[in-house]
Amino acid sequence: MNKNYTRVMAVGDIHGCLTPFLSLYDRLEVTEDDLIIFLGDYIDRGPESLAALEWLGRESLKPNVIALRGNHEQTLLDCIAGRYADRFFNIGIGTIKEVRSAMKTDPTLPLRIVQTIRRMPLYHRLTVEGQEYIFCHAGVDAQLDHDPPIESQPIDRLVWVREEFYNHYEGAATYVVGHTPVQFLGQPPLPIKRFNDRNIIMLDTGSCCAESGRITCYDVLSDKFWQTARIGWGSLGF
Ligand SMILES: [Mn+2]
Repeated sequence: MNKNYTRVMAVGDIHGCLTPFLSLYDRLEVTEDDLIIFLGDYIDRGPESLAALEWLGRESLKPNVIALRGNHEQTLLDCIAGRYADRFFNIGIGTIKEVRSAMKTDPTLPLRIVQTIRRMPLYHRLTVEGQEYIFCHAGVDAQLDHDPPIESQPIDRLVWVREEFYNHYEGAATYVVGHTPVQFLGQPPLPIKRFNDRNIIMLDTGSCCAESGRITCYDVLSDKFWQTARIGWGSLGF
C-alpha cells in the first residue's frame, strides 16, 4: 500500500437501496485518508438503482474510492450490449424499467451507463503490513486449484461464483467479497470475518434481499464495522 490509510473499508451489496446507504456513509465521515472499496451490486431489487449507479460513478472518480463491478452491473452491461438476453429477463428487470423511463428525457443514458460500468474494475489487490487482500464481488473458482491466480479467471467467475469459491479456496491472501448474503449461509446479518476457517471476509448482509437485510461497511485494518438499520423485504414500498 503506497499510502498509509487510516481505514481500508469495504462495502457489501447495496442493491438499489441508496438512501439507507447514504445515511450510513454520512456516519462514516470518510476522508481522503480512508480507502473505500465498494464490492459491487449497486443495482436491482431496491427502488433506487439508477441513482445508486450514478452516485457510485461519480464517487469513484475520487482517488481513494474504488467501485468494483458486480454480477448485476455486468448483466446490465451485457443487456445494453445485446448479450445474454436470458439473464436480462432474470435479474436486472427493475433497473431496465428505470432506465427505460429515464431514457424518455435522457436518450444518452444507456451510453453513460455502459461507460460507468466499463470503468468498474473486477477486483482490487492490496497488501497491508505483509498481508495481501483481494477485493472482488464474488471470488474465484477454486474447485480444482485451491488458490488460483485471479488474473486468469473469466469475468463470469469473478462476479458469479459461490460454493466453488467459499467451500474450496485455501490461499493465504484474504478475499473480501459480497455477492452471497450471509443469511443464505444460515448466519445472522453480520459480516463474516473468516468463513469456514478460510481467508474469506463476507460482507453481503442482505440489503433488501433478505428479511433481516442491511448494508455493511467493514474496515479490514481494525475489524470494525458499521451497518444501516434493517432494510429487509418490503420496507421500501416494493
Ligand atoms: Mn448481490
